[in-house]
Amino acid sequence: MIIGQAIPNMPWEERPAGCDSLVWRFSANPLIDWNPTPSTSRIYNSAVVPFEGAFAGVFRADGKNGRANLHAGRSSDGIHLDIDDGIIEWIGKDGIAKPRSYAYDPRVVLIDGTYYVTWCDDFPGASIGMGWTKDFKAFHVMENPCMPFNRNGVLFPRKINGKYVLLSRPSDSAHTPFGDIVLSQSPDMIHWGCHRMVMRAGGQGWWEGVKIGAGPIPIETSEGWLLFYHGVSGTCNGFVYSYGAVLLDLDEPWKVIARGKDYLITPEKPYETTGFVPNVCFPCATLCDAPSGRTAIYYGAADTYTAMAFCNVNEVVDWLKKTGAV
Ligand code: BMA
Repeated sequence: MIIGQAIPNMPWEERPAGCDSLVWRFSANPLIDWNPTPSTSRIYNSAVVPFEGAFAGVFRADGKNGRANLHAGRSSDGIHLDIDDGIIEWIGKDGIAKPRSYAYDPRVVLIDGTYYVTWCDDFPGASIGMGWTKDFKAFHVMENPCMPFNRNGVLFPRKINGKYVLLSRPSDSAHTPFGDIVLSQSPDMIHWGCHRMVMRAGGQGWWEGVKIGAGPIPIETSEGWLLFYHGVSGTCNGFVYSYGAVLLDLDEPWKVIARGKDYLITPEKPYETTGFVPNVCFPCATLCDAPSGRTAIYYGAADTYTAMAFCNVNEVVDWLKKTGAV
């Protein structure tokens, strides 16, 4: 059973006839093509959430100067995305904060009436950035929760045992050739500690042999936290990014209950295999309707496009419990 809100107006398409995959792609992918706004060339690896009866989000956009930054956006249906051409200006303690030299791969989560944003920030050097908004207009920056180098910061949607919980992926300053998912806890969203190893690259298959990183915000179910995550394989032509799923313990989310042996989505379609960086499927957000389990997964494709896939979380949880490993 899913613990969460109903999203009756979320984007949805039934599994196509003859398809036996747990996750299937939206027939109208990709949602966003090259050069989506005047100053940007590619928008991908982005986060959409329900907002005021429609949808809002924080989007990773690579500008025409080649640098990544974050832009706010809105959508009436979760499919047609209206994204600001301007970069988010973060409000700090003393007014507008220094612009980030880069910012990418945002995640957004609603906790107690506030939307928290995490992203890969320049510390200098890649680390986790954190901030909040209530209206997707005024964005407030917070302290960096992690030291460099770190990426893929993902918050759980509620406190667990009285503490906020953050997943991250300690890394290096470049295109890291290693990476495991770790967890940190905080009483106040400022001081982070009680770090735990959640799971290491490798798993049961080569698709996640090089590194792994948390994807969208974990989904709470009666069976555990369902986390979609990306796994990276090393080939003679470079990295290949796929994604899979794992079920984590509800009270001690650093404990793996069942980890999927196979990927759920790997680059197959032209918009996934061809683009600025070929062979990347990188999920950053889901819309999950409780109690039906209908879920839309937003993922970046080939570091160029925003794409969407669908699944039923109840089926993914059943699959993990039947076939997953610890
Ligand atoms: C990672 C991040 C992602 C990107 C991926 C593939 O290191 O930079 O934003 O999608 O590489 O290039």
